[in-house]
Amino acid sequence: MATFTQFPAESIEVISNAKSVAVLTGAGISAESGVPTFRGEEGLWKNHRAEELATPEAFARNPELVWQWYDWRRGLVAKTRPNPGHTALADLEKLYDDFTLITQNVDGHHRLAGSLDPVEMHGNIWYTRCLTDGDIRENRDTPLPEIPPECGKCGGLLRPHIVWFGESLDESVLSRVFNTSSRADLFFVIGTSGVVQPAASLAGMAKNNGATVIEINLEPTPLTSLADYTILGKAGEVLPPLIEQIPEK
Ligand code: BV8
Repeated sequence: MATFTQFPAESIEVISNAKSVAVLTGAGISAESGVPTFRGEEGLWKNHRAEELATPEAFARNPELVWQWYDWRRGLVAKTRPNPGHTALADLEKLYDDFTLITQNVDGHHRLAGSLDPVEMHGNIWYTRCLTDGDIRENRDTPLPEIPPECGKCGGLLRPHIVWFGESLDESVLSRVFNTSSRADLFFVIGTSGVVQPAASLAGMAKNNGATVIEINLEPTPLTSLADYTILGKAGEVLPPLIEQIPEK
């Protein structure tokens, strides 16, 4: 486990020669856009921690409070744009035939930055799901009405189409992230504290199957010990020069 402040020469060679690339991002990739991370100081809202509100129990207990929190976050995200880190990953994708971007983030910024088919494993803050008929649809209203929004089809209560703590991920998402992580020969893990499962296991899965793991973060994380390289720095500053260094194929 070695930490660097820029990509060492041998890692550039590994990156250039990779055939199957997987990338996992967390809240840190959106931090430079101004989207609060989960576990930084700004992860608080009205003295509630995210883990308290992002649960089915919290929603069942007080849907208005949970919708107010999401409305606040939607309002914040709506004022932000993808940053050079998001754009660099969209550019990196173009260099490989087999490239999968997996994100834990729900802000939608990877798609906005040009990533073609990001796996939003925890859902998307701009989509609602009806508790009654399961209808999933995009809703970009900011602010939302005071009372929780209702289903346009059946009048049922809507929830954010997001995976909360204690909820299982969609089977098709799970198989896609497990398949791409286990077949990758290069796995980037960027801007995540590496505590939330099953996302935090993907780098280890890739490593066990022979991948080179490159971590980019402001500080070491529980994943640093398994990473081949940990680049300490802001994703939006570390990633763009990386693309420059990858020789044309
Ligand atoms: C599941 C949507 C099977 C919400 C999210 C007990 C009961 C039930 C479950 C569990 C349990 N114990 C453990 C679990 C499993 C649980 C879990 O992992 N808990 C953790 C807290 C221990 N997982 C689940 O429940 C998952 N489901 O396991 O199903 C099951 C079912 C029932 C019972 C058991 C098992 C579902 C997890 C999904 C939760 N939903 N998001 C919403 O967004 O509203 S997760 C949430 O955390 C966000 O998606 C966020 O992205 C994610 C992870 O956090 P990070 O992205 O890592 O963000 P964080 O702030 O932590 O870190 C930011 C990092 O960036 C830092 O390292 C920082 O240094 C770095 N950084 C900052 N700036 C920069 C930077 N890096 C680079 N550049 C920068 N500029």
